[in-house]
Amino acid sequence: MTALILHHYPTSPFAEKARLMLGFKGLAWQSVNIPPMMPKPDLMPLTGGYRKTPVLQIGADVYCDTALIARQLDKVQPQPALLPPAQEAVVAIFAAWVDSVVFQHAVSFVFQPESAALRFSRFTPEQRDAFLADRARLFSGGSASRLPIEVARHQWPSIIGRVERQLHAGGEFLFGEATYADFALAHCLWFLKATPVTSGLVDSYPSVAGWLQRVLAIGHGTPTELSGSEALAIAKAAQPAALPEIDFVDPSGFKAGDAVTVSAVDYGVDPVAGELVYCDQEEIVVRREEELAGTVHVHFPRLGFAIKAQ
Ligand SMILES: N[C@@H](CCC(=O)N[C@@H](CS)C(=O)NCC(=O)O)C(=O)O
Repeated sequence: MTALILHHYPTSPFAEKARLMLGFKGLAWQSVNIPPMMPKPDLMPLTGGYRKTPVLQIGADVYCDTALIARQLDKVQPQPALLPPAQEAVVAIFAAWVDSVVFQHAVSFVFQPESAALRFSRFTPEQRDAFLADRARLFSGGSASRLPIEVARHQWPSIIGRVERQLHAGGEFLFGEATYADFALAHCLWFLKATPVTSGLVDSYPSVAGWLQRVLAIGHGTPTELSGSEALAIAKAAQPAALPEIDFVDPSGFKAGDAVTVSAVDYGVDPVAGELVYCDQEEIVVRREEELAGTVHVHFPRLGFAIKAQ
């Protein structure tokens, strides 16, 4: 099996979701530490402009967005399943809701002034301003907007209370065995646990706190360090994996060979330009040529991403 390479940084919640999914599968992987804000010079040649964290690389194939990374990990190693076939819809729908709605609440709590002051305490004023300017650019042009803290506070008891009651009623994990849904919720709550200002939003709910401990105890598998330039060299030396032959007809009429751009809809909407080489119900793949990375296939989920003709 070609090595799994995760491009990420330690404080990223979505990266924590990916690390836990790798741990759940008991996988060995290579860890490339990327900058938490732009520029990301070793990552852009791989993704063609997609800037969010994390990104999974397997040779000359690059997987954007944790929703697709989960599906790819199930292909790489089917057991234990992140998306068990008999629970696929409920697990994927719950996780998609968590990744947008619950994550938005967590961001609002984490960046409220008292919590932001703690998080930025090790930043110089220049670093803090650069970070805030980067995040303003990340959110420009997309459909997502910052949830006001008053709304987050008002709604949190319903969100977390439902989970508390479900876990209290029984079950070590959300849907029986651990699934992708557990890792989606865990990364948002892990984010809240990072400072004492926000940790009570989790710890005042004992069944949730106990469940989070169980999920985080799954760990990260076995990472080894790799540099960004080594990851680029691995892509350049590899060929993208063969794509399946299927009969899928894209509902918008896009076909293999079309020159397209693909971009996230919510935030981080930077378009990735390339030749559409494959799409199915879940996935869109574009081929790109880059001097530093060679020929790369960049994979996106269909849900939450738009295809446009170039
Ligand atoms: N839908 C994406 C969301 C990823 C995301 O929002 N990641 C954050 C970090 S947790 C990010 O990209 N922040 C800006 C950056 O890292 O440059 C996924 O599931 O991977």
